[in-house]
Amino acid sequence: KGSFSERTFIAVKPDGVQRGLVAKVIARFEERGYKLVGLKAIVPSKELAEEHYGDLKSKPFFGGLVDYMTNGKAPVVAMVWEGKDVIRQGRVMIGATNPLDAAPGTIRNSYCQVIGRNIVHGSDSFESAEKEISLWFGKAGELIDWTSANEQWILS
Ligand code: DGT
Ligand code: DGI
Repeated sequence: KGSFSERTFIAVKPDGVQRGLVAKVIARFEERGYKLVGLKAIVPSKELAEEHYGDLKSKPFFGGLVDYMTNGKAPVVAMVWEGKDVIRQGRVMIGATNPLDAAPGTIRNSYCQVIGRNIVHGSDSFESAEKEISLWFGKAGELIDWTSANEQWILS
């Protein structure tokens, strides 16, 4: 995929699932015209969560973060979205890590109050998108290449 169309990893975290916000998150991406190419509900293994948040291993909240992602009180809804500039745009749509700093209209501003329960994850670079997509959707056949009939109206 070139810069015209790229893929990013977006996940509704257990707090977002528990609060019934899965459809709201999906709707934001669908309505913008992005294409859903992968979707599953999963309780990640400790290994998967630790690898996903590997950059935060030294942080004091790392253990709590991994437990919250993996304890099964609710699944993670893992997704891959495709479209123009979707990695950067996904981050913009999600908003700042701390919901109190998130711009009005962003997902975290609309639905969250604290950093530890900010309901959604989005890849923050091309490299992390590649890593996270292969980590969460590593099995063959989990991502679907398909042509959206809307593309000619959204992208021309
Ligand atoms: P993401 O998209 O889940 O990777 O989150 P980011 O990249 O917006 O935020 P990051 O990497 O600084 O923090 C990763 C996760 O750690 C975030 O989803 C929420 C949690 N977190 C961050 N800061 C705090 C905090 O001060 N307290 C708690 N309880 N959790 C935090
Ligand atoms: O990609 P983001 O979620 O916006 O931010 P990130 O990758 O830097 O951090 C991933 C998650 O880790 C973030 O959504 C919440 C958690 N986190 C990050 N910084 C802190 C944190 N959790 C706590 N408790 N304290 C932090 O300072």
